[in-house]
Amino acid sequence: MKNWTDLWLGYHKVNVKKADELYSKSVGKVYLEGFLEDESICANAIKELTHGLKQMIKVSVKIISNAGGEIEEENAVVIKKDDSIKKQGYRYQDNGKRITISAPDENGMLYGVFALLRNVAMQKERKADELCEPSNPLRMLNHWDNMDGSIERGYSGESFFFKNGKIMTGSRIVDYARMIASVGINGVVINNVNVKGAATYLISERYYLNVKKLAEIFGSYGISLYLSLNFAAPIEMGGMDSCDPLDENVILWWKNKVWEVFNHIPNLGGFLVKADSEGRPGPFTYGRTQAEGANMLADIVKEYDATIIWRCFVYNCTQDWRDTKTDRARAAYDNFKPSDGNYHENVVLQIKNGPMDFQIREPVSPLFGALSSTNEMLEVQIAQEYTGHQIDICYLIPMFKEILNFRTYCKDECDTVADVVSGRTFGNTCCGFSAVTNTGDDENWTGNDMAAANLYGFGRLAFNTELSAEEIAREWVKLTFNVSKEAEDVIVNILMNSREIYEEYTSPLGIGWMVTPQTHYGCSVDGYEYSRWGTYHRADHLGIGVDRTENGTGYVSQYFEPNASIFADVNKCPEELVLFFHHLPYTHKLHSGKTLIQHIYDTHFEGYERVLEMQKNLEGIKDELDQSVYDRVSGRMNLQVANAREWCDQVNSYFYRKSGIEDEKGRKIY
Ligand code: GCW
Repeated sequence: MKNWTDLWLGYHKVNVKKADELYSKSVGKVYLEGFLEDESICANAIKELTHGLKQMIKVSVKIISNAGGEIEEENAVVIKKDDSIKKQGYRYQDNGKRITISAPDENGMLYGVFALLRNVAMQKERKADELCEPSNPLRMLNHWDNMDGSIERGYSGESFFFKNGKIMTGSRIVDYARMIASVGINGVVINNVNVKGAATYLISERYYLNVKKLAEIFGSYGISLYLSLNFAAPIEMGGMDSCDPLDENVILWWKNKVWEVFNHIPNLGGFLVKADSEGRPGPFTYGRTQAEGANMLADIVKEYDATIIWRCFVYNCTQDWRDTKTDRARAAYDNFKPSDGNYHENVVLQIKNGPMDFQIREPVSPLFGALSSTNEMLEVQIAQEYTGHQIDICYLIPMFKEILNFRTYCKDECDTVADVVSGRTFGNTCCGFSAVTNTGDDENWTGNDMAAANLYGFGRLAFNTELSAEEIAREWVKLTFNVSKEAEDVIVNILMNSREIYEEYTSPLGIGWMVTPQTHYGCSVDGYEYSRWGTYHRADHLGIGVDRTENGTGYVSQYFEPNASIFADVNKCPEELVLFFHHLPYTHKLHSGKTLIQHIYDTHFEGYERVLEMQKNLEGIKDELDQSVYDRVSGRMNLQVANAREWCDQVNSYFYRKSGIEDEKGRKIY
C-alpha cells in the first residue's frame, strides 16, 4: 500500500449516467497512428489512459496500433502524428463522436492524452478544436533537496529523492513524474542549488547508477533531468587549488568530469549553477565575469546537447548599504546586463521574478527584456518560503499572472515577461519558466492540501500562459476533490483571495521582509537578516519606505521608459509597490484618501478578519471533504489565524509606537 495520495490524478468515479452520454461510447477504442505502443513515453500515456478511463467511467480501452489508412469507426479516439504542430504541442479535436489527438512527438501525445483524461474527469462538454502548443520551451521544477533528506525551504516533509546520502528510485518517483508530466513539466532539477560537501556530489561514481535510473523514469514521461553543480567542484572534489573558469587545468578537469557524467547518464538535460551568491563560490573570485563562468561550462556540455542554467541571484549579502546608492535590488541587473550578448547559445539565465527574493509583492525584475541577446528564464517560488510555509493558504497563480503580463517596454510590442521568456520577443529557443517546488514526502506531497494548487497551477501556466488563475483553480478543485459545485466555489474563492489576504496582514505596500530572520515565517518588523547597517524598511518616527528614485538608490533607472518614470513618480507608481520605490511620511495621502498609516492599520485588521471568514467558509464545507484532508487543512488554518493575529498586532503596534498617530477608528492597538 503506498502512503501517498494521487493529488489531481485520483480519477474519481464520475457520474456514470452523465458520462455515458458524454464520453463512454467514444473512448473504448483507441487507434494509434505513427506512435508505437511500446515506445516508452507512449507506453506510459496508454497506461495512464487505460487506468484513468477504467477508474472514472469503467471503460476498458482497446488499443489498435499502426492504424494507418482510413479509420471507419466513428466513435473512437484517434491518436496520430502531425509534424505541422510545434514541438511538444498537440491538437485536440472532438466532433462529439470521434476524439482526435494529433501531435508531432511523444511529449505532445502524452499531453494530449492527459487533456482527454482531464476533460473526462471534468465532464467537459464535447465539441472542441484546440491547438495547444507550449508557451515555454523549458518548463521546469527546481528541488532544493539535500542528500541527507532535508529540503532547504521545504514545508512538506523530507525529500523523496534522497535519504541519508542515498538515492531513492521507487514508485513514488514514478508517481511524481506522472503528476508533473500531466501538467506539462518537461524538466526537473533534483538537488539543491546550494551544493555543499564534496562527499554528496551527484557527479560522482557512487551515484551514477541511481541518477541514471531517475533520469530514465523521468525520461519515460518526457521530462529531462538536470543536476545542480558546485562551481568549486574542481577544488572540493578534484583537489585543485583553483576553480578559475579561464584556467586550462580547471577546464580540463570539467571536460573529464562532464564526459564521465554523460557517459553514465546520456540523457541528462544539463546543469543548474548558483555561483557568487550567499557563500557560494563563483567566477567573481577570480575577477572573471558571470558570462565567462557560464560559457566555460556551456562549451563543455555542448557536445552532449546539454544546457547550462545559470542563476542571476548574484548579490553581496554583506554589502554596506549606508551610502544611498548601494542597493541589493540593483544587483542582478548590475551583474548581468553588461555582458548581454556574451552568453553562449546553450546558456540560459534564470532570473527571479523580483529584484529581491520572492516576497509577497515585488516589482518585476528589470532584467527581463533588458537582456535582448541572452536566453532568459523566469524563476518563481512555489515553496512558500516568504508566503506562509504552506501553513497559511496562499495561491500564487494570480501573482504569477501579474508577473507574466508585465510590460517591460523593451520593444513596442510583444514585450511582456511572458513574451520574453517564451522566446517570442527575441526569437530564443532555449528559455522558459521554472519554479522552486513545494513538494516533499508528506502523504499529500505539499503539506497543506491547498498548496498543491500551486504545483498544479505552475505547470498548467508554464504550458499555457494564457490560462487564467481562476480557470486553473477551478480545474484543480474539480480534479482533486469530489465535491458539489457549491463547495467547489468555496474552495476557488478561498484560493483566489488568499494572496491578497496574506499581503494585507503581512508587510504593506510592497515594502517586503518584516519576517522572522532565517526561518522566514512569522512577523519580525526589523527582522531582515542583513540589517547590520540599519532596518531594511528605513522606518523612523516620520515615515517608511526605500527611496529607489534617482535621489535614492537609482534602481528605477534600470527599467525601460515609461516604467522608470512611472515608478519614480509617487503619484503614478502602482500603490501596492509605493514603499518599494519611495520613502513616504505616515501622513502621505493614498489614492483612497486614507493616510499611509491608516492604510497600514486598516489592511492589517482587515487581513485578519478575512482569515477568520476563510476559516468559517472552510468549516462550512467540512462534510464534503475527506476527514483527513479537512483535518490537515483546518489544523493549518488554525495556525494561520494565529499567525495573522500576530502579524496584525506586531505591525500595527510597531508603527503606532513609531509614528504616535492614533487609529482613526479607535481600535485597540496592542
Ligand atoms: O533567499 C534565499 C533562500 C535560500 C536560497 C536562496 C536562493 C537555496 O532563503 O534558502 O538558497 O534564496 O535562491 O539561492
